[in-house]
Amino acid sequence: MRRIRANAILILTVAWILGTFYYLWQDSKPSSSSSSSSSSSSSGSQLKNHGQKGRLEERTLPLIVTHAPKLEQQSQLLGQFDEKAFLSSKQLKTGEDPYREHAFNLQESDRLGSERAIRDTRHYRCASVTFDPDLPPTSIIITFHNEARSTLLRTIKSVLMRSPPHLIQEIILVDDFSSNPEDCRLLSQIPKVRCLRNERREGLIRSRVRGASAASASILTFLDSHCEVNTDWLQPMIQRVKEDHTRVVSPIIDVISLDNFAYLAASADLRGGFDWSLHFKWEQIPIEQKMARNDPTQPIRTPVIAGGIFVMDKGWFNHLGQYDTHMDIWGGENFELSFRVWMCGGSLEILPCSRVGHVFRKRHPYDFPEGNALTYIKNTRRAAEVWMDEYKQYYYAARPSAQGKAFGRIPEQEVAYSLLKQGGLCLESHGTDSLGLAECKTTPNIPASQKWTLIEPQIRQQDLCLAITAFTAGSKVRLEPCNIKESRQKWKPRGPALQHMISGLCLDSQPPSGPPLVAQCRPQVASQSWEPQLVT
Ligand code: LR7
Ligand code: MN
Repeated sequence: MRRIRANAILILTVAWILGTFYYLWQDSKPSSSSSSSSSSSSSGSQLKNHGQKGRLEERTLPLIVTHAPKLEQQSQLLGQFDEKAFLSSKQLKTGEDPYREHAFNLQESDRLGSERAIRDTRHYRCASVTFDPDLPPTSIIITFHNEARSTLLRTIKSVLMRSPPHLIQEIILVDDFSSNPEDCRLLSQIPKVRCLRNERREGLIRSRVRGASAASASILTFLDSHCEVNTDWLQPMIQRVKEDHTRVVSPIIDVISLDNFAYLAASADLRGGFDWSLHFKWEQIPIEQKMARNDPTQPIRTPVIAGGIFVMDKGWFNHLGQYDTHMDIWGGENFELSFRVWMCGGSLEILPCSRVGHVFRKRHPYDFPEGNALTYIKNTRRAAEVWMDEYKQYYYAARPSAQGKAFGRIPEQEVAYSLLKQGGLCLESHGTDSLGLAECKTTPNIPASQKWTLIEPQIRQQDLCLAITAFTAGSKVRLEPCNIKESRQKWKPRGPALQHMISGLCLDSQPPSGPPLVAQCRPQVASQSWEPQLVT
């Protein structure tokens, strides 16, 4: 009798273990034999592809699955919204290429349903992190242009299913002039979901600004229209922003396969980066920082964010001037926002205890009215022109095709000009090779040839810089294109004199006839005394 009972228990245990494994395997296996070959044929792929290779986590994941809510909860979540009718009215026809319209496998997305369970991909220690009980609510902003209904609905439902309800003030959908206005209208039947529809195609940047302006919560959360948020994704981000409103935080962005929609954990050792052509890429956290990380739940500082999925304070977003609304369609706004944050004293971080899945694609499924390459150049050129000062030359060196391309108007930068006075005379340029002293002109008749900008260590006239021609006393000075690394262009004030940094020589007007050169510094000598006088 004892023997039979023991056997029965053993059989049950084995069956239970096998069942669990089968369930998990079902969750992650590729469930169709479709190939991805049709998904990667586009002019835009080289701009678009952020290179997902190497981003996926290698460690084995904890076998925890985030379950869908029970049926009663679901109907409460969706209110009057008729999910079945919404999804079934637009389905793939037999024989149609499932990648054509969205650059991901639509057939798989449609097959999945709107509330599948996904793995909790966080480090196990994240589960025991605690948050303030009084976190403020957020407005979720999702802009979309011709998104697939199944991915858009899954994004919305994952937010409603996996966020504490009191933290979701509203979900604002900004329909960027999609072909079918019904997508947005029908979704607004879901409780908390609002729909704003653009009257013409604006692109994601102006659409997000519109969404942010309409938001009623003090914290903004941006999401792409093909995401799935994971367990407790929101609390860590709101917590960090609540503690310091100048933080801009993003989750680790997990990968949803564009072929079979498997949800795959991304590496937790990466941060945002870019090259001089302003192309976004993921980079390894520097090794010293990685070694010093003994708490895997701590934030990771990042120079830039990927752009689509982040949380920030609404007041801070407005204080920074929101986005550059002259950027079109897609691209560049993530650098521009990141630069604003840094330069205005804020910070950017990735929170490893927050995970959001995103369908990474290899091409843009939508059109760019002015072409994809020109649009990317316009947007990144604006970011470079407005924020990168003399470093913009590296951008142009890395992307020579950007030179001369249209980028619209940018706000006139506030530059302080000075005259460089010596007695009643002023330092003046005549072309690049020749400099001299001439009678000082007065406002409003000051010519560009007498206006200098003194931004240490450079003495500039527009994009030209004052440079010595050799490192020896008696060498002539001239103007040449500014280059921040060029030591011949580096000066510093020394009393009333202007001293070349490396040679230690001083700018001397060589009276009575010039031309100016560099000479041994002699305190108080009139020919080495330059008095900057600000002009407007
Ligand atoms: O004209 C448009 N109007 C829109 O509303 C074009 C796009 N969109 C919407 C679109 O439906 C989607 O919801 O804007 C969102 C982003 O467009 P995607 O998904 O085609 O772009 P992406 O995922 O390649 O874009 C990444 O870089 C963009 C640069 O402008 C944006 O910052 C995206 O938000 C950003 N996505 C992410 O950061 C997710 C992680 C990807 C990475 C790295
Ligand atoms: Mn996207």
